[in-house]
Amino acid sequence: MSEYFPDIPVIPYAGPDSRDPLSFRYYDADAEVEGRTMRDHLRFASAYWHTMRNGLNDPFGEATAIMPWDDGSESLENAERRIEAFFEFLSKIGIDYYCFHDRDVAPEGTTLEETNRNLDHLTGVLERHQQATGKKLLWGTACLFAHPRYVHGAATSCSVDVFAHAASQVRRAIDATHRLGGSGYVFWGGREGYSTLLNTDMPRELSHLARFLEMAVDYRSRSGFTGQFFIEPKPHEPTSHQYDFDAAACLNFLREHDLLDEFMLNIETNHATLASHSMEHELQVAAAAGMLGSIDANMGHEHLGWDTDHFPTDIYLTTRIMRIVLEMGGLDSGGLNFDAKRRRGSFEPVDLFHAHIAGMDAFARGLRIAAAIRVDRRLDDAIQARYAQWDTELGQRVEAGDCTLEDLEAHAGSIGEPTLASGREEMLESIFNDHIR
Ligand code: XUL
Ligand code: CO
Repeated sequence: MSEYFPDIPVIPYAGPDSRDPLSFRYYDADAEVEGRTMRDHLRFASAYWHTMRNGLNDPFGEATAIMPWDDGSESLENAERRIEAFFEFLSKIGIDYYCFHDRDVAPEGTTLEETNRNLDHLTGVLERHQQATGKKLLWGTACLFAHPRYVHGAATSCSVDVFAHAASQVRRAIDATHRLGGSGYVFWGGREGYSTLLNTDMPRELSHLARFLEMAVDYRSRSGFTGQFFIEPKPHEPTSHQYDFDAAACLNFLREHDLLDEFMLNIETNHATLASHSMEHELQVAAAAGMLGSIDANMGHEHLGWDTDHFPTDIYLTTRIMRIVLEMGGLDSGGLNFDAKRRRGSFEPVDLFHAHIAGMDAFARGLRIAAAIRVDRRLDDAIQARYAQWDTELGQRVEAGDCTLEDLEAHAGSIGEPTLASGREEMLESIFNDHIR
């Protein structure tokens, strides 16, 4: 195998005092936290689309990334070389999983048949590299947003012919994911929404989306693929409104169409913030419904209003995420997929390593800090104490649905004005800060 990153070693764990930027200071894969290795808690994945296919162009300028393994062509040889470079990257960075869109790895042909042949061929190449390196597929997905045929959407297109193309693409992408032993399959409806309601029959489009997902569920059971289906919410961009707006909207849609048992959610930080939610909020909504399946790990920028997909380097953010993940007992078949890209100025191949190291170390710290917060218990105890009144006989009766408005009026009349305690927000923030080290 040629070396595509010849000057870069397998990245070692060197401890917090290390000043070698090509070392982990906090991510120690086999170290245990709460009785489990960091590797198992974090289940890191690298996103093929950003790591291998993102030239770092932006709306104002062309690609800057130096990718010596990529001749820029749509040939199968070039596609194979990229895969080879990617698996060398995964081995050197020590990431066990990856995620991909069908079109990231395989070019479209001039006919559907040729396109499918390309995907089959390159799935075989991925399979061989997985076997040789022990790397695994976290999830696969279909790119239903880049090709011009999807300009008006895919499953929610005004054209049933486009809907058919999308259906065929999903079928083949599920097959590829199945063949590669993927743990899951993601539906991110990049163009499933609208640009303007002036040309949109929203109820009709939503019913088409439901039919589309039902057919995918039906195909999954007939194909023998047992992986988890995920929906990834995002409020807009590139659409002005995306139907899978946020976790709550997705849950409502799944419930309405009796699909709750077939899907879980894949929550992404920068999508949460685009929806004017915190990541913590979105994770709580999903987790409370028992529907938090996987995480796209990135972050936005406070001055920029779009999906900038920064690598997640904010320790507060990673701590908040890992607190919720620990609370729910782990990610199970999901993972932390770095749906993140380097900045346009970080164009050297080595920057792929720096970026992933920064994200991995930030999550390793977040994991340790979250575990320490859980041992400390002051934050959990504060919440428990805040709701203590609900543990009284009256509170229990209300919670059990065993009370009427008249009962409560009688109670309110007998006690006068309630006494309330402070929410102690700043004190709690300070306790949280005690652990950030
Ligand atoms: C786009 C995005 C996608 C999905 C997979 O914002 O997050 O890359 O994660 O289609
Ligand atoms: Co994503």
